[in-house]
Amino acid sequence: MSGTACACQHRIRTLVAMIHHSPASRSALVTGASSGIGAATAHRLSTDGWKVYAMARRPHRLEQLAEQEGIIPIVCDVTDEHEVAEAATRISEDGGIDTLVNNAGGALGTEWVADADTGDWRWMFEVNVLGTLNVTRALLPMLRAHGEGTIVNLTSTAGTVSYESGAGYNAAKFGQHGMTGALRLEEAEHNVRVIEVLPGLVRTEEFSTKRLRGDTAAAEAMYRGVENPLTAEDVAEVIASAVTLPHHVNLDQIVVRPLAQPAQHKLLRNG
Ligand code: 8X3
Repeated sequence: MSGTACACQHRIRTLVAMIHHSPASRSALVTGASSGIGAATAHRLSTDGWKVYAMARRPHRLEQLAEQEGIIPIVCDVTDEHEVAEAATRISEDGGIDTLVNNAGGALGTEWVADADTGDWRWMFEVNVLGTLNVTRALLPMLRAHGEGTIVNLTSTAGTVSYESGAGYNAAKFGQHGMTGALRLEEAEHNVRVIEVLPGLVRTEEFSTKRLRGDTAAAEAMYRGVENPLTAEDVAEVIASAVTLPHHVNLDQIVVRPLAQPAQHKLLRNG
């Protein structure tokens, strides 16, 4: 082949790669998208030009989000295998995705093991671990078929370090952290990269209030005196950066904390 033909082929390949990676040709499913990190991530990716399927249980919250162009609402409970299968079919028929952001999750209760409520633990295991399993399993064929799939699992720093009052949430997040590691090993040969994002203290509208069973004053106290706790938008920015790196670059694990929390057990408060 002549040098000119070779250079021409190289330019075509570069062009194809540029089109493949341009935000306009990227599409993601974000779970737990009705508030907090999920909503911020859906918003951020859509603003960057991605097509975004925003999945959550609450239709009215999704409708607000879907007022933004490029966001397609999908009402679905990640703990319901059948609903997830239906959603996957719908997404597949609509063109599919290259990126899955498993964000749905949460904490419920702060009781020590001695007083733990089995129902709370079951809910946390279902939404954090089985929800991630259900969605990942249903979407994997699409991500593999794409050729350059990406999965982002939102776990937590609570998934690697235990603390008093955190046992149920620790157990669920350690579980999700464990499955994320196995998934990365399994999917590398299918060219699906698996990124784990482990946030520390993030101040969101609902996380602590839900954990503290609606006690907004106690939830507020979690952040009292903490200068600049992370926001949902901060974490969304981290996710957006990770998923737009060239596909062969895999940020296996990203621990993201506010500067005021240099470790799980060290939180700086003013006053
Ligand atoms: C939440 C982080 O520090 O409350 O995922 O466990 S922490």
